[in-house]
Amino acid sequence: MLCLYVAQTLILNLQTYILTFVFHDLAVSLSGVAKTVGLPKAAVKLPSAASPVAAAPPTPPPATIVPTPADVSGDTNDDDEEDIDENDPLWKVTLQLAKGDRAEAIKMLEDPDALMAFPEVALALAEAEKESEEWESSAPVVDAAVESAGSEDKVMEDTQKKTAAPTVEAIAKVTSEVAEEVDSGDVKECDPREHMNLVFIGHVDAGKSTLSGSILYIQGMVDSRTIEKFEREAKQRNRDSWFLAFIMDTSEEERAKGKTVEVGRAFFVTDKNRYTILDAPGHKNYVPNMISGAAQADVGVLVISARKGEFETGFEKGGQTREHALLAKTLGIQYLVVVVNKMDDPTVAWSQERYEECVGKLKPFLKSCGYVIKRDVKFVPISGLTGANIKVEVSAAVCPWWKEMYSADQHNTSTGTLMEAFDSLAIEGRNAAAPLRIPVLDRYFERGTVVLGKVESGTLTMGDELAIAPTKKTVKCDAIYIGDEKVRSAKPGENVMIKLNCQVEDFQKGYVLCHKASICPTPRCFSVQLFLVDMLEHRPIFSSGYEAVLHVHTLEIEVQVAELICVMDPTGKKMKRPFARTGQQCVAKMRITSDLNTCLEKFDDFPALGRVTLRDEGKTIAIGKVVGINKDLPPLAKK
Ligand SMILES: Nc1nc2c(ncn2[C@@H]2O[C@H](COP(=O)(O)OP(=O)(O)OP(=O)(O)O)[C@@H](O)[C@H]2O)c(=O)[nH]1
Ligand SMILES: [Mg+2]
Repeated sequence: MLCLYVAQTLILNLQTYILTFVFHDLAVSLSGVAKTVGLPKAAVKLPSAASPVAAAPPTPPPATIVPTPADVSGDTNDDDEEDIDENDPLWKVTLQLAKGDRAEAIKMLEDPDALMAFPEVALALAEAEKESEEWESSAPVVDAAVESAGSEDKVMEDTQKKTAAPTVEAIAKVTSEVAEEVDSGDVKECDPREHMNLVFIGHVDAGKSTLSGSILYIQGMVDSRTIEKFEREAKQRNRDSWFLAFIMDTSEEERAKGKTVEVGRAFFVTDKNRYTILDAPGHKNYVPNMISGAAQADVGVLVISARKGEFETGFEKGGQTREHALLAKTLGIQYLVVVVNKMDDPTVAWSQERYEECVGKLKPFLKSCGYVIKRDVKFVPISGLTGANIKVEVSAAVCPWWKEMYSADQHNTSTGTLMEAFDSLAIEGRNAAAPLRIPVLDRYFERGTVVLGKVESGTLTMGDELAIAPTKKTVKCDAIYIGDEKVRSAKPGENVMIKLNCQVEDFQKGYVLCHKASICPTPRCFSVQLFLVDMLEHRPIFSSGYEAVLHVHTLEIEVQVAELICVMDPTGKKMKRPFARTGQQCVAKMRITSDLNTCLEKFDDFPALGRVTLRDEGKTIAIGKVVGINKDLPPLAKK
């Protein structure tokens, strides 16, 4: 069964499959929205605090690698082989092509383009597809369904598009079996530790993915054998220093270019909190992906490269440091941990002067974005590549000034390491008693309908009768998963997977799950207060008729300015004006021009559902909040 599931994944994306197959201990979601770095329990090795692996920089010199159980037992099998399914059609045909030479077959699987040139491979894939269709139409086995609903190796939107709609009988079977399972008492209470979503943002190549990978390694979520595999692959691709980034950058495109495209997702814990990392892309072409990651986050980790020239490029006009910091604020990120990275680089060499220069330039800019430095922002110098100052404080021999600086609470930072900075944050304003709002990030069919989202407000409990906004269709919450644990209820801030007794087609990205008693409004016309950050050079005038794309929670929709209500001067005084320009604030009535029904709320009622970003021709032109819900207005002529 597992083989067929994998085979189905394979048809969708052979190259990703091959990476999954060979590097089986890192399972990868193929979601169009966010990919998940799933870490099966077998691959997790929790180093003790005293372990040299935990304390040392993550570059694993062979002498310091702690042996895994297989090493200890003297198991001499090639580790690439340990998870091979002998019945997998692709494996079988590759082994035949390799004339039974297993090592050669594994090598061939690492080169998908060459492999696809063999007609036998295409035939094997067709066979696997046929089998997977049969598998889809056969009665679901609930154990596997529950197991895989809990796993993070998901094929989301793409699979769902390919998959035939489940029959009513199949849904009923899953529902009743889920109900049985509920009775079986394997449901846990939600972990009492606070959960925080950290979005890693910043200019391209600042080191976001490397830092994410480094944290996972240091926190024991990835073992040293996996790191070694990535070292080998990075070397083969002439991208030696990217080996830690490969933990997060899982697709062929990302590894080939050394750039994140989709938001990577991974999980780690400390004694105090639970964290989800959302590793956003830094390249300006992928800002919409970055927005969808940041829209789910509580804390922004703004990664800055201190390397000579890189800080300057990221920070100047057009650099993503600026755009990301501004977007993060608009998208409701309360706190910013500014990570001054690459301190180990020879052009920096842990220089206090360079650190002060970066922090000194960032502070006034972040203030202009609306952050209150004393309340919202911390600064930590680190090296994502060597692991210095992430969990173990950088030594005084390397960086003699840091201890004195944070001990004196300079730059609003009184903790030494990055982990301590994260643990010192407390998220405010989460209201478990408010009406339920879960904007849908993704949905797919896996022996029943599964919906992914973040609880933005209220509490979701198993068995709840829910309503889907905007369609108002009612559904029952059959099961809730946080990570791979099935839980009784989920409170604000939790990323959840919800099993529901309905069809996948009942959902679209941007729909909102609510309780029946309080359903999210779906206006066609609403008022927004906007700050025009940077109008396009060739469209500098913001007035009625202006068309743009509006981003709100997990959704993007086309809108038109129906009426410019007023322009505000810097003191907040309102003036009736026919247009507004860059740098001005205004209030405008907006009309949705696309057919999609859109769920949104007033910012004051539900901040996460009332924050908006306006983009035009791929550039952020304005940020703001919903201040009113209006009656529909007729469309205006295009300008
Ligand atoms: N010297 C040094 N190099 C680093 C450090 N962190 C990252 N790098 C290097 O910077 C390059 C880019 O790293 P990534 O982690 O891919 O950067 P990113 O911010 O995720 O890039 P995008 O996803 O494209 O936005 C790689 O060559 C890394 O090895 C660091 O702490 N020190
Ligand atoms: Mg990256």
